[in-house]
Amino acid sequence: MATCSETNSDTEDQDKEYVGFATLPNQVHRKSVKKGFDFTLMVAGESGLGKSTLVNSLFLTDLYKDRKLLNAEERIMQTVEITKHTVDIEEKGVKLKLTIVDTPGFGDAVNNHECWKPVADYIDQQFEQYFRDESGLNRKNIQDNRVHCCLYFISPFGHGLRPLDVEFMKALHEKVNIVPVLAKADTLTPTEVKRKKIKIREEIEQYGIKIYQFPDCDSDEDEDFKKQDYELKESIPFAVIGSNTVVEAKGKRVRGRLYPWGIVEVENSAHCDFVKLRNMLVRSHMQDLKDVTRECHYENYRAHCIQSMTRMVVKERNRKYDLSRNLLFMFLLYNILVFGVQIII
Ligand SMILES: Nc1nc2c(ncn2[C@@H]2O[C@H](COP(=O)(O)OP(=O)(O)OP(=O)(O)O)[C@@H](O)[C@H]2O)c(=O)[nH]1
Ligand SMILES: [Mg+2]
Repeated sequence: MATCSETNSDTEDQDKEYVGFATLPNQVHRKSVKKGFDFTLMVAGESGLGKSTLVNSLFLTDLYKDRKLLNAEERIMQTVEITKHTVDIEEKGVKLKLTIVDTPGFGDAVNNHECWKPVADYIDQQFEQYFRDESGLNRKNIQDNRVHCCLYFISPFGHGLRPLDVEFMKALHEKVNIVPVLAKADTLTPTEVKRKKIKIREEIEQYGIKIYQFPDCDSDEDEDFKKQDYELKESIPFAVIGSNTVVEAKGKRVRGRLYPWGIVEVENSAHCDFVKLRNMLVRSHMQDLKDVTRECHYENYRAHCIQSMTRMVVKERNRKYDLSRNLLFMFLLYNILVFGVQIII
């Protein structure tokens, strides 16, 4: 009994000392969980590099399960138009509305002039829709379809970036967070992967391509965190392997690719950076990717829109002003002519 009253008075004492705003993070957490999260990921790059295959396995959901095709391995066909798949995933009570935007690969056509245009237009359309919704009446329930991240696939067969890669990424880098990936890494030896990564990073710098920058690590972070952060930055472009088939490796069923000489496991970090990429997208940087989209890319679009709208208003006002000035001038001229002639007469 005595203990109980002691405890009560302890809590009362504590209550006197605290106003209670320490619970704010919990309140925010509860509200966010209730509302759910959304994230839109896009894939782009040359045709046949495994874009559709990779996104299908990235979130452990079969995005293409509704397609009626016989062979599971061949289920994903060439992407011929921009397609959007939305899946609702739930993990430990937290809901995520994931949207994947799959784009047709370029490079197949004879003329690849401005092949990035449909993708850039798609991103702009989503910004435009958001801008309209934001300026409309029902601002509370806006559906956010802005693209938060674009995985850009780079061929493992070239010597670094191709001119089209440079053109494509430069056309998009002011609109979306670009995360470059080195496709079909199973076709390269570990030394080749290492060399290609360095070359691609150098070329990205050399051509002034602004890819997504991981936020800097705070100086007070622990050493483990700093090491992880360094490793993540060194992994760019993430070497990835995609597969739609489950194979048996060391008695376990894993997603992988079966070759006459062995098995490549998609989720084995010794084989590729698939897990690192997924962790970056889901566990560590999803919110930052969304923040950068909102604060930087969308803000640029918005500022641009407002600027051109203001320019149009000023132009229209000047046109009206010029018109009324001309009318006034003509009116005065008419009066001078008519009355001037009358006075002379
Ligand atoms: N070796 C290897 N083959 C892969 C990998 N990922 C996908 N493939 C194969 O490459 C082929 C093309 O894969 P898709 O996923 O359709 O490629 P895509 O980039 O979506 O192609 P488009 O839709 O034309 O742009 C398929 O036969 C896949 O099985 C990989 O990591 N390694
Ligand atoms: Mg495809």
